[in-house]
Amino acid sequence: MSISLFDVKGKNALVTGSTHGLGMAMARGLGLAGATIIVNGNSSQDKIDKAVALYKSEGINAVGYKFNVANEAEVIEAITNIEEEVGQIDILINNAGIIKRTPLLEMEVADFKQVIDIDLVSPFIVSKHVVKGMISRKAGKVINICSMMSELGRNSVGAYAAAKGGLKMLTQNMATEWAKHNIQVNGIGPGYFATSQTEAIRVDGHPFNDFIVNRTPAAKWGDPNDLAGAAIFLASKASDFVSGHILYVDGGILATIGKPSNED
Ligand code: GCO
Repeated sequence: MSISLFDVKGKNALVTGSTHGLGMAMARGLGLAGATIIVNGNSSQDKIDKAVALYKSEGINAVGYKFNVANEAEVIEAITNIEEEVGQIDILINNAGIIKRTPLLEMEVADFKQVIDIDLVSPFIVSKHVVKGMISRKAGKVINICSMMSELGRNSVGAYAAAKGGLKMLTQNMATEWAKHNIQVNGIGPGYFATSQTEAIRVDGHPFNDFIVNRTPAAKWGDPNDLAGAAIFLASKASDFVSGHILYVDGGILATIGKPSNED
């Protein structure tokens, strides 16, 4: 029987921060393609239960686990439970993250450290413990959710850019160290998407909203479902010889210096 290059049927995918937003969109894409989705969140069990019900309402096999990706003890316990109750983790998407929009000179050190902790240290913690099983099976896919800020700076998101720039390099280092175990580690770099994270800067008339539509060659905010294809590609056999790569899904932002607002 020929296996489709993009087949993820029967695979178990842990997607951190998958109760909403881009994490849910990527998990939904994998789920509709036949993967079992291990839903993660840290806000409330109720939010996780509601998300699992939403996945199941679309025929997706889903199960939820509440744990804080920044707390190594919680991560170890959760992964142990997942591997006992669900089975092996074939695909890991490190998506959970936060952003704090504060100019560097006004940012408290504690806030800076919290962003680094959740957006950069947590993917290291979760990957370190999930990859042990992948190494034993000599197969696995790790996908780190990077950002435009893995490549570009922007006023008021310095901590986030430092974390996402670091996550790009951590992705390349994971790829380097784990290739011998047949584990491919890549990143997805979303452009500007219509999610709760960008709600505050996306309202009609907000200067940033107009700026992004003008700065994006596709001239629009991304639809989270636009990320499903990238997730399926990097989670499937189709990417078995791709590693350390950040796949930007950005409507062309990184391809251009931009254009004057009065130009089509
Ligand atoms: C911001 C946005 C971005 C996007 C995304 C871009 O404040 O600039 O929130 O950070 O969320 O990360 O790739």
